[in-house]
Amino acid sequence: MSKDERRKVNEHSKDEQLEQFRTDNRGKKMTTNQGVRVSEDEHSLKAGERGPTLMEDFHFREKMTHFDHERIPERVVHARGFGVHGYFQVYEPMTKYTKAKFLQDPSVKTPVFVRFSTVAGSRGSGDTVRDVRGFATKFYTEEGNYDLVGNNIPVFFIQDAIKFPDLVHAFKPEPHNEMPQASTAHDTFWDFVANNEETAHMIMWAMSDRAIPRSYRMMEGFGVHTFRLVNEQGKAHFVKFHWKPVLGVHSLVWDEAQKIAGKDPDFHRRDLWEAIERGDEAEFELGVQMIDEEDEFKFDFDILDPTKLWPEEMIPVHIIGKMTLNRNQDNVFAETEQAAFHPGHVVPGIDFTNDPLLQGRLFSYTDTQLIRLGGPNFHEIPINRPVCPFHNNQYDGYHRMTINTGPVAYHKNSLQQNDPAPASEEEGGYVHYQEKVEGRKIRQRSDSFKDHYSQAKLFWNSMSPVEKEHIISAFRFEVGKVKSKDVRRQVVEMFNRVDHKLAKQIAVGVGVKPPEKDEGAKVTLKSPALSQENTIKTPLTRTVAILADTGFDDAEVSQVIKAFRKAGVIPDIISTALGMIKGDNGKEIEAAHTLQTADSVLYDAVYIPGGKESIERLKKQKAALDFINEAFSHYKAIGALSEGIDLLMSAAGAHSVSEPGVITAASGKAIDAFSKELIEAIGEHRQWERTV
Ligand code: HDE
Repeated sequence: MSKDERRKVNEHSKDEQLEQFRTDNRGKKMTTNQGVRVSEDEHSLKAGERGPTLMEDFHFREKMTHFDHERIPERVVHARGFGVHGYFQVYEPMTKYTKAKFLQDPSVKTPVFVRFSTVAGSRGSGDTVRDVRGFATKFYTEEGNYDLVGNNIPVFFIQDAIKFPDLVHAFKPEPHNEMPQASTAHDTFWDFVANNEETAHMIMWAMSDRAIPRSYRMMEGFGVHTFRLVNEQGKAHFVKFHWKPVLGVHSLVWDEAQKIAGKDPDFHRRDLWEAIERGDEAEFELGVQMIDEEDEFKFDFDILDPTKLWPEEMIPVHIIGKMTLNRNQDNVFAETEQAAFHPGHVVPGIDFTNDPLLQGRLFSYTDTQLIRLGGPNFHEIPINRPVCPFHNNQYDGYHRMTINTGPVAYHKNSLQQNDPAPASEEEGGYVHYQEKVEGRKIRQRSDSFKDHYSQAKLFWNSMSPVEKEHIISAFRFEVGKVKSKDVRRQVVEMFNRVDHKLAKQIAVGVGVKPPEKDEGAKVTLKSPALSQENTIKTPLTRTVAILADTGFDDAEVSQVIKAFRKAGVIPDIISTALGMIKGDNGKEIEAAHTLQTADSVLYDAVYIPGGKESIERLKKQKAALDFINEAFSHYKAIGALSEGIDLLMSAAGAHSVSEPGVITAASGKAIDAFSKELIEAIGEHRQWERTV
């Protein structure tokens, strides 16, 4: 399907709605915002050639004023984000559990807009920092907008929304010097952690590889809170929502993530943008975990506690549909920046629970849009408009787009036959689930929310040895940057309540006396679903750098590239200069990047083709040697053929050829087998068993 055809797929035609708001400048004359044609746009109006600028230059003043007001406040959290369009389809009717219309008919494609984000950094910060990722989806359903405003980690730092400003103040740059940017590796964050034990579980995730994803297309999404699905008969089930990436869940290594933040701070948005431009749709399956209302108290954790997950082995994830992201936005400001998500945007059939974090969010999101988007009419901004009609008696306010007609703007009325009239439940009116609630007004937390360590330990137990190593290094990095010795000591003490060995390892790296007593949570359970080692592995959309220069073995390269393309691997030729380079048979190939513009950390794999002259030239380039060596030390697949092996050994050492994921073949004859093996290694993502 071509990109244009794919665009047409969204039958509900969000496009058409957006179209009417679009300004299309092609073939048009320039005007002011009042529609007056502009005769000159390079010189302001002056009294004489060298004279003063005149106030009456309304075009200058309008242009400059508009420019002066171009920025709006960035989001207080999740400021850096990137959006993409697509659609969602349910696999089979969910009638038994919910009456939500978009979850009934597998033939219906519901348009969606997704905004991925980091949490801590400013809008201009790097993509690959260690952080939680936001995963917010707006479904434009025929019954109104439904927003699933989730993260790539299934639990949260705190249990009650009233603590959110404290959490955010602790992880944001410290107020006296505004440092560090987009990083939790500083005193105030770890001070907050050590003094708020409910953070323990989330911290384990944040120190794991989940916080440095390889791609937005390769991370899970979670609704985090427990919601309710309610069917036509009013029967409810508790539910947790999951997004499962079709490409599996994969991460960068920390050294790589840090380098990318400098080499290409836009790494994740570029990866997503380029994949969509190529026609590689990003796909995520929607999963639900459900618990009967009657079973609310059957678990050893409180199902309303947002610092707890529901182990998938205990409560399976049912896959119920798929989201396909296939269209890049046209304008980042208009779409990504002005998108207003809100966990309170629900449709009939989806309802809330008493999770105290969720309840607080229901207030915060509208409030934040009021300041950010400058008034109560943000629902009229094209990216936020429902695709179904909306009518009510609200009017006026900043930036009202609708021209409401007639004198009647109240309910009830007779002058307009009482329209717009509320709809009954049968007519699709939203009726809140009638949960029975009673209690005293208290500022307390339920005892059932007080076990902060068991699931932190469950997560730790579920990690593979390599993942555990990464977690220890992350703690050592983050806590190692904390200046206060006392805070470092407190952190070690706290994580000794998760796992004794972990705490001892952290202590050794951060100059704290290792704890003597094992106070670790007594949990031996594992949840294999939590380890990324058990995820889907595929070479699809992986990138490979081909290092070649004049005299490369053309027959070989052509054959390998053909095999890459067939397997969905994306090759890039990298050389010493841009433009056409000549192979050993005189044929030319175009170098898309040079050793100066590309970098090892920006690719999933490296392939070094043979060709005596090419290798001789590359051997003289330190950048080529570094490129290969770095790919080797980041556990990436490396392929080298004939003379290419020589360059590989010069870069990564003679032992490298016998390490896992390093594929070599001495002669050009074995190209098919070589390509196959290399593609398999690329699909493995990383070769953790390698000695680097
Ligand atoms: Fe948010 N959060 N949050 N959050 N959140 C915002 O809303 C808030 C929480 C999440 O791409 C803000 O429009 C409170 C959990 C995402 O535009 C703000 C609490 C989860 C995004 C806000 C939480 C999230 C936000 C800032 C604790 C995962 C980006 C700008 C009770 C389930 C949405 C904005 C986008 C954004 C408040 C906790 C996810 C200030 C008070 C838990 C993905 O309203």
